[in-house]
Formats: sequence, C-alpha cells, structure tokens
Amino acid sequence: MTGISLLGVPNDENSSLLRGPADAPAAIRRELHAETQSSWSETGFDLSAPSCVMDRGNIAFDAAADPWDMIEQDVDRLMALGMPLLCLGGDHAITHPIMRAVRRHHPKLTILHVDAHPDIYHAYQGNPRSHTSPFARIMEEGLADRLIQVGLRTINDHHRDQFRRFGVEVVAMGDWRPGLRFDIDTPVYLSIDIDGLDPAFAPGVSHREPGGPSPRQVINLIHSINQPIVAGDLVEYNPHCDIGNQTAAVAVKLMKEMAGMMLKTCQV
Ligand SMILES: [Mn+2]
Repeated sequence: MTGISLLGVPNDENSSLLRGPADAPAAIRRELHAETQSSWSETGFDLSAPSCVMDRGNIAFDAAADPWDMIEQDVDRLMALGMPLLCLGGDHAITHPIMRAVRRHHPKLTILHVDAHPDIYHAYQGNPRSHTSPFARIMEEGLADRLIQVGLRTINDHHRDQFRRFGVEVVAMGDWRPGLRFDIDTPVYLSIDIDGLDPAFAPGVSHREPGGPSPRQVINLIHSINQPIVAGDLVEYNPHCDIGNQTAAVAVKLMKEMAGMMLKTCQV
C-alpha cells in the first residue's frame, strides 16, 4: 500500500482582512498528535502509521523567492512521488499554485470545493492573488476540467457572472439535500475551507458565515467520492479566532477523513 504525503503551507499574506491561517499547520499537527485524539479514520486506516501518512513538514518560505513558485515546486516534487498529497493551509489563495503543480500530473481532474464563499472574484482589493480569487485564476488557466462548489451562502452578482463564464457547477447551501453526492468520472482534487462548516462547529475562521453544514454532512460528502482523490487542501483555519481548540479538533477530524479517503480511493 502506498501512503499519502502531508504538507504544511503556512501562508496567509493574501488574506483580505485577518491574518492567522499561517499558524494553522502547527496548530492542526499539535491537535493531531494530542493523546486525546484517535489516529484512526472512519475508513479504517491508522494514520499514525508511517506507511499511511508521510509528513513532509512545512514549506519554508523565504523573502528571496516568490511564494507561488515555492508552493508550485514543492507540490510538483511531492506529486512526482505518485502518492496522494494533502496540503494544510494557509489561506485559500494557496490552492492556485498548488493546482498549477497538481494539473501537470493529472490531465483529467475535477475539483470538489466546500466553502461558504465561491472564492472566484476576478480580483479583490486590487489583488489577483487574494484568498477570494483562487478559483478565478484556476479556471482561467484551465487547471481543472470541472469545478463543483458546495455549501456556498455568500453568492453575489459578480460571482454569478463568474459561474457562467467558467461553467462552475454550484450547490448553494440552501440546496444541500441529505445524501448529496456527485457523478464524477475523473480523479478528484478536494478543497475544503473550514469556514464552509457552520461556525457553531468551527468558529476558528476569519469570516464566519452561519447557516452552514455540520461536520457530519461534510464527512458524508467526502465519503461519497468514488474516484481517486489524488490531492487536496484544508484551508482557512485561523487559530487566533478559535474558541479553545474546538476548530482544531474539527480540522483534524476532516483531515483524517480526507486522508482516509485518499488512502481508500488510491489503493492499487
Ligand atoms: Mn471561505
């Protein structure tokens, strides 16, 4: 059995309001390794086994290099190993350089994206790399064949224009029905913004948007994927906004189920 790679991407310099997600990889690992945590996924993998999860540490950003180049290079190097890759953000802006590298290894690819926000602004505050814009860049560059966005509850008219322009498939939160699943016939990139969850469960985010799904609903959606999950990210956890480490525990739970499904769907 091949394991998966875990990579921390501690970058939040394109957040539009609050900083903090750069501290998430360390906080999530701390919770993951806490003695109170089970290391097992519901899909039956012991994630503490080195054969299941290879932790590649964090990207070491330095001022001399463009962080987008560093992210793309590190992700490309890890994808070349042929193992699924789970990235811990960081804010959502990082998904763009991650996808530049992932796409090189997957000519067929569907993005399944859970979020309160579409993150598809053409630009925000004059910043095309804004954490509100990664999916505009991804679709402009043709980095996915399909983009499916789920759980949205902040859609405005500009977003609707962008959905039409890029052919985005949207299941707004109000349309999320029990048993939600998608018919996908390509490998999958799974992008989960912690603020996609209801802030009652996950208050540790920069932009709280009530009216979202429970962890169980998101886990059931993850478990419904029947194509190889070749890579993914878990982004926007902001430890500075958390209540105790409530959201860290939710992040670890989602991470375990993402990893467990990568292991299940990518086994040969
Ligand atoms: Mn969001």
